[in-house]
Amino acid sequence: MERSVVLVKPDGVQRGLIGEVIHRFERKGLKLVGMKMISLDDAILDEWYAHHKDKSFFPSLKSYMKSFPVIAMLWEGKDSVATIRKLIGITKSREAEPGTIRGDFAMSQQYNLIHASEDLTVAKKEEALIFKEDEIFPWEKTDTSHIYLDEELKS
Ligand code: FUP
Repeated sequence: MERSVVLVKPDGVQRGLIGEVIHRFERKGLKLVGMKMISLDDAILDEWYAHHKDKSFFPSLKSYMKSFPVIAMLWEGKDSVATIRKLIGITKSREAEPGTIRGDFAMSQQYNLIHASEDLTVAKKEEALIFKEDEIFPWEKTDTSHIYLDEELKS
């Protein structure tokens, strides 16, 4: 099963949307296997957003991400990385589809509430940056057989 890293960003925490995010992912059938509140520092953010380091918005993005703590979560599920990207919506929130988290709750490109790993390689890198091994919990979700077909769990 894939694992995807999700951050409820400083604006999401300030706006009281932590519960909304968790509620949506739980209802979807995803499994929460790690969660904590953390303050992001320069070292993590330079790695996290390395692909944006030469962009004009990088200093502003970094100072926003450091402005308040974030909630970091690790969600597990079949094809969870792509599935969660669909649930959060596109970066520019004003144009995000209704029904997505950004589409329903945000108006900004930078203050877009939530981060989710872009692909599986990035997900593994982000998981290692945020979570220690003993902060990840491989618990058994007893309704799994009602969420997936047996064949889906094997492939
Ligand atoms: P996403 O994967 O949807 O979070 O978006 P990106 O990786 O492209 O961008 C990371 C963050 O940089 C976004 F969440 C918001 C910020 N950003 C800006 O502030 N301005 C831009 O023009 C593009 C991204």
